[in-house]
Amino acid sequence: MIKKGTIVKGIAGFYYVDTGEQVHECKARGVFKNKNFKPAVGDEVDLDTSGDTAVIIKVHERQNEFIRPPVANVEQFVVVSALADPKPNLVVVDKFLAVAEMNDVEIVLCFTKKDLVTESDIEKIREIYEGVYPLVFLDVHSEHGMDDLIPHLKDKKSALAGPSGVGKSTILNALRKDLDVETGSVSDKTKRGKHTTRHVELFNLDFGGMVFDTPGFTSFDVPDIDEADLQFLFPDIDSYRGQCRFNGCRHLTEPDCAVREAVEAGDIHELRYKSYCSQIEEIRERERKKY
Ligand SMILES: Nc1nc2c(ncn2[C@@H]2O[C@H](COP(=O)(O)OP(=O)(O)OP(=O)(O)O)[C@@H](O)[C@H]2O)c(=O)[nH]1
Ligand SMILES: [Mg+2]
Ligand SMILES: [Zn+2]
Repeated sequence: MIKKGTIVKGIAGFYYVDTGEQVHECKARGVFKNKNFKPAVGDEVDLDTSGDTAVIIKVHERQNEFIRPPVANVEQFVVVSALADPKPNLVVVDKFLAVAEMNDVEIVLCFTKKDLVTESDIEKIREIYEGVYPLVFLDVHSEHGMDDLIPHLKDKKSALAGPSGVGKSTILNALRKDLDVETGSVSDKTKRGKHTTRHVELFNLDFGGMVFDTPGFTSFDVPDIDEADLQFLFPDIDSYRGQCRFNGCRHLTEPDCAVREAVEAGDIHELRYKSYCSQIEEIRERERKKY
């Protein structure tokens, strides 16, 4: 019998496929292995359940796919950072945001552990991203702020993404009281997470929608894009499109640059602009290495 389902987990050569009625443990058909193609969590697949072990016989075309985290068919990234322990790394966040923009994925920015910082620390973050992306601040233990997050998740396939130890799995446990996925402490010395979540897993939400819990990442590559196009991946910079004196202005040193004027006037946050400049630099570095 052929059934349709979604891959919700993949471990040690087995895939777990949710058909809506049940979760089947499956193998992928041999043909995938030869084609250098690997099914991913989030894939929509056809299953042949006639044998002893169910077999994935077809993977439907993906809407999108990501390497870090390794997921397919994401509608929205919930980019999770901690306000403290570990300290937010906004350079990495901004790279992640640019990659998500490149793939046309919706974005919510989520900052956890607000119980560990002051109101003025929260304000500093708010000033950077307010009006650019939806922003949520959480204290996951007291669940303060969860009501702001939930409407964003409803009826969508969202992936929790961010460094280790920021609280992605803790958020999932707060969303799904029946679950108790493993969470890990943050090292006392380095204030870093311990890479507790090792595999991507996709969970249903009872109010509608699905959430991927993913392993934390440490670094992140700048999007694979032409330097001329990077500006389109920063909505705050892109909103000045066409307003500079020069067509194709990179907003670096060109005269009469509307973007740099906006930075000076405080309409684009300086840190976002710095992120943009450092990503341009990284793209140029990568180009130099190619030749
Ligand atoms: N004080 C405080 N601690 C939190 C909050 N959210 C999560 N934590 C703690 O942060 C630690 C790490 O949480 P996890 O949920 O395991 O983090 P993760 O992002 O899933 O980490 P990886 O699976 O390693 O990528 C745990 O000790 C949590 O209890 C919060 O809002 N406030
Ligand atoms: Mg985790
Ligand atoms: Zn410009």
